[in-house]
Amino acid sequence: MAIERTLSIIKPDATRRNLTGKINAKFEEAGLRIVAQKRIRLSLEQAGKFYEVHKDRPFYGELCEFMASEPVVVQVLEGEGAIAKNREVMGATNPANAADGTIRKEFALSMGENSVHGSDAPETAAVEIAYFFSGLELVG
Ligand code: YYY
Ligand code: MG
Repeated sequence: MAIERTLSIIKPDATRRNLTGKINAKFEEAGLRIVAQKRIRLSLEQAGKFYEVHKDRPFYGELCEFMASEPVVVQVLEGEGAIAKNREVMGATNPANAADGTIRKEFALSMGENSVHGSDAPETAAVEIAYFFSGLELVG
């Protein structure tokens, strides 16, 4: 399988509870390398643009407010099949359905406050990485 890069976000519910290290350990144990990482505070507008694909969904407003409520850690993960591997380590969107050992099973508080974001396809990964990082910031 090809080496891929994917965009990961450690969400406000997790940064607030000091879970960044524990979540990063899960990524690294799964063979994902953190090739870029920064802690930032998203404005409501920036969160809205990031999640624009969901703009007509009923949870959009709440999702954007949550993402802008406290700092997040945005990161680029690299590895073989990184996009699917990251989704596997994250677990299902709704933590009630997430498999044992996944980040969302262990740490998520609810469907909305579910601790992590991960890109879902090569095209979205490329767009999402470029949204937060310049090429100079990606240190393979
Ligand atoms: O990619 P993933 O984060 O697993 O789920 P998406 O379907 O892309 O939804 C993005 C985000 O929106 C999800 O992580 C939580 C929130 N959300 C929600 O609050 N309620 C839903 N019914 C669906 C999604
Ligand atoms: Mg998604």
